[in-house]
Amino acid sequence: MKIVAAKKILKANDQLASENRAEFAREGVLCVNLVGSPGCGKTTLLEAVFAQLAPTLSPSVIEGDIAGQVDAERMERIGIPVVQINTDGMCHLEASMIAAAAQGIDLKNVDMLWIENVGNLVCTAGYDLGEHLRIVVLSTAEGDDKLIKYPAIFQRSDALVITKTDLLPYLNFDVAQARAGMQRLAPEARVFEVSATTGHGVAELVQWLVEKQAAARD
Ligand SMILES: Nc1nc2c(ncn2[C@@H]2O[C@H](COP(=O)(O)OP(=O)(O)O)[C@@H](O)[C@H]2O)c(=O)[nH]1
Ligand SMILES: [Mg+2]
Repeated sequence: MKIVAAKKILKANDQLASENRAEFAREGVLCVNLVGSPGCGKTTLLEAVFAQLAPTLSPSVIEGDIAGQVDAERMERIGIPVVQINTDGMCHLEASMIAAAAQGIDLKNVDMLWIENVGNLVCTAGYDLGEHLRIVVLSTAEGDDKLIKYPAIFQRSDALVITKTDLLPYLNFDVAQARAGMQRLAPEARVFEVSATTGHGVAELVQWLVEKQAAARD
């Protein structure tokens, strides 16, 4: 019987991820891996961020979904170059998929490459894709206890974006509790409070991203 060790597969993924990261860096592209549960607001956040990005910065997107292309169509509608990956049942993206998708992107004319990962707080945590930044999105509707229940994804992120803050008056989400949880799990990470629908807090996130992009170019 042949037994394949998961550790070996992950090692191969890490190797490919490093190659992706090096390639993106060579091209001066900041790569961002956007993770969060289904419906937390990842695509709406992308739309809000792109609306506020200076026209001098060119973003491109890789959309990861189990099936369908609705998010890629949303990106096309706002004029963002996009490649859709369908994982056909797999709950996360892997570095090899990103390497393949990146071949369909003109990296020389891109400043920020966004990866919208498959909606999932568990599987996505274990796979480095070659990103420079990992941003985890948590919507107020999901509850502030998700940091306690799914620590790995928060631990391995460079920023937490608390979305749907416009809904706070109707929910019992405790922002201070979520901030304290992130401080415990990832003390270096930034925390942003955003409503993608009203635009509240988006400018602060965009400013941080622009700074990170400038650093990637140096
Ligand atoms: N009230 C409110 N709704 C939001 C916000 N962001 C996203 N939504 C809604 O949440 C739902 C899922 O959003 P979507 O961006 O598709 O989530 P994704 O699956 O994480 O990409 C949609 O109905 C959005 O309109 C927000 O900031 N406030
Ligand atoms: Mg989406």
